[in-house]
Amino acid sequence: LVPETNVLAIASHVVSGYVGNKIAAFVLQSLGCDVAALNTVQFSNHTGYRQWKGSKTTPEEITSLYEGLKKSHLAEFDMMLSGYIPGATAVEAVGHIARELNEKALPGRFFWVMDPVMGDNGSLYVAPDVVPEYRTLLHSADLILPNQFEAELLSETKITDLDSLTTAIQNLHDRYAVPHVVITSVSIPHLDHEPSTLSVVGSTMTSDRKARPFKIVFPAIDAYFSGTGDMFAALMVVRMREAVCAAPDAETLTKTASWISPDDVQPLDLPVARAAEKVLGSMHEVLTKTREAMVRELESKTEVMNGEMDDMMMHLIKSKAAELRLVRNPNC
Ligand code: ATP
Ligand code: PLP
Ligand code: PXL
Repeated sequence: LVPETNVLAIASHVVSGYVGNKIAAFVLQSLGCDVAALNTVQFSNHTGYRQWKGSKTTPEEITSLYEGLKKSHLAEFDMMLSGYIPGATAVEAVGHIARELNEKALPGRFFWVMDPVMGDNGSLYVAPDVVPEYRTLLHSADLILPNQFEAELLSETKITDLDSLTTAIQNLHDRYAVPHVVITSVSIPHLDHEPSTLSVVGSTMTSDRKARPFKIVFPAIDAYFSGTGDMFAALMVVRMREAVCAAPDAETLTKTASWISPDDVQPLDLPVARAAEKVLGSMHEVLTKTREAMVRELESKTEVMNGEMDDMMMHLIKSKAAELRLVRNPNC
């Protein structure tokens, strides 16, 4: 079990389904963390269904909920996880919370895992002014989990090959002193040995801000899933906490891992790389189970509907089938 850990999780709530805090809180709690869930939106379901009801939490409400925690002496956190935050002012409010928690904690003890959710595959799903707001907050983050597109936006570097990928990571270390970067899904021709694989690429910087990049190749599963970025992020929180607490000098590890000499470490020995390997193992198990259930569900639904299905109905059925099956497979 992970050492005692109090996590502030700031992400979306969906009434039905498993994205955002719905999946993150389940992952964190089932692995032994206490979770305070601050929801940035409350939607009936995730937006990939193409229709939903509900509302966004205003920046004032986010700040007020945090003030409420402080008043009740409930704002002592070891870690913070942030995910989908739909507007720039709300992102700014979350940044204030992180800075304050960092200042209150013993030096180097508070750890912010930021998933800078902005878009994927070249298109944004947040307001454009969220992008510069995230850039201003990068200085306060300890580990960031962008996808390839988000890494491009933050580093202002187009990623087309391994060279531009490492340049993007180096830029993030250089400009913002982000200690740990993990790009959650990289697909570059020839980086993956075969088309049926994906890669995670990351780095922990040295004390002089040099990147120490690592790469982990894993099998791509032939299906589309929702909530995977959020589940990945929650698992990284737990595995980083374990690494930080197991380290001889947790204080330095959380900030720059400078206790590791660049000369005597293979990148895969970096705690963040070992954490990512473990996380990918769990992801693979859950996604394999999810795909099996998805195939069964789609078969039975198409049989029942007997061909009487318009495109929207088909899309809704597929979206539901793509929800993660973690609750039925909690030991992944
Ligand atoms: P975010 O948008 O939250 O920053 P992201 O877009 O990178 O995250 P995903 O592409 O969902 O998130 O990937 C997160 C992780 O989910 C991957 O590292 C991988 O472990 C897993 N994953 C997602 N889809 C697949 C797939 N088809 N096959 C195998 N693994 C997958
Ligand atoms: N679309 C919207 C509106 C989102 O908020 C998110 C993530 O928060 C995604 C898509 C991406 O989902 P994933 O994390 O599974 O990549
Ligand atoms: O990260 C997935 C996610 C989280 N929150 C909301 C979403 C989605 C994906 O569509 O719509 C509200």
